[in-house]
Amino acid sequence: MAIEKPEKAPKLADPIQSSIDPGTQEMIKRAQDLGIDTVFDRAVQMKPCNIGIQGICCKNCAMGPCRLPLPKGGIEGEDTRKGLCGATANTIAARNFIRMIAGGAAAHSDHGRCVAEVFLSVARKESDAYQIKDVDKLLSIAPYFDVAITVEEDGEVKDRDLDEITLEVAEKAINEWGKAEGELYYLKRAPEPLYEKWKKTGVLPRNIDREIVEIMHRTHMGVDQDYKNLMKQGTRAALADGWGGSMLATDLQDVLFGTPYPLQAEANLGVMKKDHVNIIVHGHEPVLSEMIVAMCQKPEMIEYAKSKGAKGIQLGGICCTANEIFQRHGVPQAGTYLQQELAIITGACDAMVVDIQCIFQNLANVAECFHTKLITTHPIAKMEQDSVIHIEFDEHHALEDAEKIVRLAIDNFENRGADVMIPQYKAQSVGGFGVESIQYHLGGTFRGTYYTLNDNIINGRIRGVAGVVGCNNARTRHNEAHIAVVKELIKNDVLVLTTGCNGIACAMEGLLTPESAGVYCGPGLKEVCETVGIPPVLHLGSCVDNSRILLAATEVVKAGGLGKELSDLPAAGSAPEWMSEKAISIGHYFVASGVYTVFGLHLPTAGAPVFHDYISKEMEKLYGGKWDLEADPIKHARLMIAHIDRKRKELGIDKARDRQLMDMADRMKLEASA
Ligand code: NFS
Repeated sequence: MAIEKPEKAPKLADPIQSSIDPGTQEMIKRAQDLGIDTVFDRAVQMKPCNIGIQGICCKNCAMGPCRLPLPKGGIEGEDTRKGLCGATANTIAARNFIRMIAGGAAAHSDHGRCVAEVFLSVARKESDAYQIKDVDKLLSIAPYFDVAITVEEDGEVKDRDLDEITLEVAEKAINEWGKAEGELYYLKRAPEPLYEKWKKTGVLPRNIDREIVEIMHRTHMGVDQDYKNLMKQGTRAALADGWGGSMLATDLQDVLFGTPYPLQAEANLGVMKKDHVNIIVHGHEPVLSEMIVAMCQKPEMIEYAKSKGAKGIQLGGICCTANEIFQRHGVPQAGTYLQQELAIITGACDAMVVDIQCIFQNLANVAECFHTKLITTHPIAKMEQDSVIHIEFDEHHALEDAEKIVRLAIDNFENRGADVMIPQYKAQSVGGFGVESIQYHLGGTFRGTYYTLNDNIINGRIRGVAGVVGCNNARTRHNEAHIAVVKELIKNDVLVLTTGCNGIACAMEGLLTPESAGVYCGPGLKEVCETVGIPPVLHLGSCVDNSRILLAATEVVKAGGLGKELSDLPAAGSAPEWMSEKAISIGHYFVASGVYTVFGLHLPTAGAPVFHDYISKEMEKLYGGKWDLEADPIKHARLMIAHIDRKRKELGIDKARDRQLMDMADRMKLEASA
């Protein structure tokens, strides 16, 4: 008689080891008690492929997948590894790497395209749900598209009709995705020497879509077989993201929804309220979330919620949607990428509304265990599970769609089970910084430049500036590296600019408050933050808003005294817990813009050491920036600080100087010596 083997219980994640956040730990435990699996459990149940992780598995044709593991003990002498067609490890790793760039650039840029389409429909007066909220921003970007904002009439210069300007900007902006000739308009916003470098190396993007398509062609079986040439195309596509699709997304969102200015909110799952209708918006495009915010604020909706027994409507965001509605409306951030399932596990989420990117398919399975309505809204992002409701969002009837969604959530409030558990953890935060508000806070409107920031960098109070951005990754303890890197940087007087899920992690940790300067910063940064009243970690928005970091850095260059291009600045980039293809695209456009960029965890280049050396050493000669990898967060931050110090030395500002008030003559002297 065959003896039946008892079924082995699946291995579960240790909540404490899975996250540094006590609220997250509580929710992981609750999910386990309820027998619901989360990403944290799945991460301990499934190991990543050891060959894929190193970037050396080629599955671009049906003769493969060809796997090229590194020989034990490494490579001595010639590297003879090759696939069936002869592709080397370098070719395979470079192909995989630039396909990741293509994926990331496509995601950001398609998001940008959606915004540009809405903007065009507003310019054509086809949509009344959206309006131009920030005319100044529109007028400030128009010249980059060669759109005149004044005309000469009867010998006099007159302001041009705003509707006309709007339409011309909208048409030229949407054309950036597919124009037949020329190069992207925004490239000229970069410091001139950097633009000249791109021109010389032949990487100026022609249009956004073309660079992504060309990656797919070049990496098709039997096309580009030179890792350097493959990376050249990767660079072109990454620049088309950073200085193209992402920058357009940011600018047009600011024009339509308003340029963010500092405001206050709260962060973490504790923002959900037991006695309110809780709606969580998750994903990326503010085109959707802006309408949901507007609808939730309508008195008749609040009344409707009250008629169902709730005290009101509590909106919260997850992932970059959280960043978008936080920076423009002060809507609380309910959590990072890794907390999406947990928001439902509270039992208090009446509707989760998702659009595109970073959305787990398992949300549907988790929602089925509760009363939560999971609503997909985007035609390109549906789920196969029958329980998911699809309400397609369209800018032509945006408010009606938003109303339908909010009513559905309110109607669902009474279906809530008794077993609600909202972890009582949340922190205060201040966000909504950007190129304009940094200028205001650190420069003053009367100066209208980044002069004060530069002055504080030159005198050493601020040692340098770091962009710390990016995702969470279930292969590492949630938020641990994010927070350790940021704390080490600010302790060493490095001002941090944050976006994406790092921004949410910092908010949850209380680092986005001016008061945190006194607790965590070195003396110089503390003094600056306390004098000006800013947090030591400035939240600049979502991942497409990394373009704000590029432009802020460009303003620093323009303000003078710190070199002529981004690679001269005492600055560095970091993504301590990255996971998405978008992160690779961002990392690479920072590198190609001259920024030393360190990633945590691992890079899919480990199996091709020559290719890895190319991007982490040689690339610096081309663009002034390079990749680096360091999993240990303290070492990671110290690599960035060492780079910052090197740049300070090259600029001749390595000896911290006492603050001196500079006059115009001093400033010109500095500029002349730069
Ligand atoms: Ni960025 Fe935003 Fe978060 Fe990573 Fe996902 S939300 S676009 S990809 S996980 S930071």
